[in-house]
Amino acid sequence: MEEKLKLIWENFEKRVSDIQNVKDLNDLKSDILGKKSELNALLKAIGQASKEDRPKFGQMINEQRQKIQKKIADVQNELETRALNKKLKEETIDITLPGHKVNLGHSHVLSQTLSDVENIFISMGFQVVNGPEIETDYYNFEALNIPKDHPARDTQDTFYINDNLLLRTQTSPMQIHVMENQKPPIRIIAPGRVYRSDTVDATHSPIFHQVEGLVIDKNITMGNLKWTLQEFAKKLYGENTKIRLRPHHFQFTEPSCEIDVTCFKCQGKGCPMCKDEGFIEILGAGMVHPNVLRNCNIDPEVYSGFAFGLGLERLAMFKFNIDDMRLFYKNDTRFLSQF
Ligand code: 2NL
Repeated sequence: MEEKLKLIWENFEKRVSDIQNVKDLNDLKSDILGKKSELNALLKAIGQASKEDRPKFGQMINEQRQKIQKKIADVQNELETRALNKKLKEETIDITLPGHKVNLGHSHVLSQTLSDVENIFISMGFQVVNGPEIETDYYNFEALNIPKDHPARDTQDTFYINDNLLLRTQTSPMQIHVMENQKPPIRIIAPGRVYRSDTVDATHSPIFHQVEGLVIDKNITMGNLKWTLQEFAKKLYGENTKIRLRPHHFQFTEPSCEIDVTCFKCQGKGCPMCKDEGFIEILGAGMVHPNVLRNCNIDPEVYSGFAFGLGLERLAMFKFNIDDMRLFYKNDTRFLSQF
């Protein structure tokens, strides 16, 4: 009996030393302690031993079994510790390494500029209206006092979908829609994308953005126009900003003017930014032409109004000292992240 137990132990020890993982250990456990194990066979054979020997043999086998169980438990512990240490080592985080920065986007410099312009006019009681970029010849030209074959069309060549449909060259068509559908008083601004058949360069793009404004009521005069746009200029460029009106011509306004603001770089002294003028042109404006009012069934004998238009890109270029319009559309984050 002692001899047999000794063999079992030796065999066990030899196999224990080869164990690599939990599966090896489980296999060993069932081979050594399971139903078909030699140890179990010994236990069953006890019946054949003499009566006096039986308790002694039983005790010896049990001790052997406990010894094996303890060893197996130790090995299992060791395997688990080893696995845990390995995992800990592999999954350590080096908190001294630089992190992966998540870059948050923000609104585009043109959207920011538009938002500034909108807020200034909203604070003065204007409503913001948006409308279609595809318009009919009537809304883009005819209604604005620009008949077919009029030379004013040459400067506003655009993209035609057919003889009648085109991409709007200004947002004025939206103002015509409003005048057709609402009774005065009207106070609106119409921002949006507009199109011209222009070749791309630093100051031209076939797609750009405009903000147009329109006020229609009784007794609206050039004085209202001047005050409103003076307020706008102050809020956009600072309290010391002055405006200057120069006579101009637009088909849809009479009289018409261009509006300059004092150069915010040199405060009017003259510098490269304003080409020594002291002023920078930012707006076109005028009193709405009676023909335009009549086209919208508004009686020019009762109502009058002023209108203005500005180029958003141009405004942003002066405000942020940007010298090339193409930068707005390149989606280069090195440029965009500066604003
Ligand atoms: C410019 C000039 C201007 C208007 C736009 C307008 C609209 C209606 C009636 C009369 Cl419905 N006028 N718009 C008036 C004057 C100038 O824009 O230089 N834009 C970039």
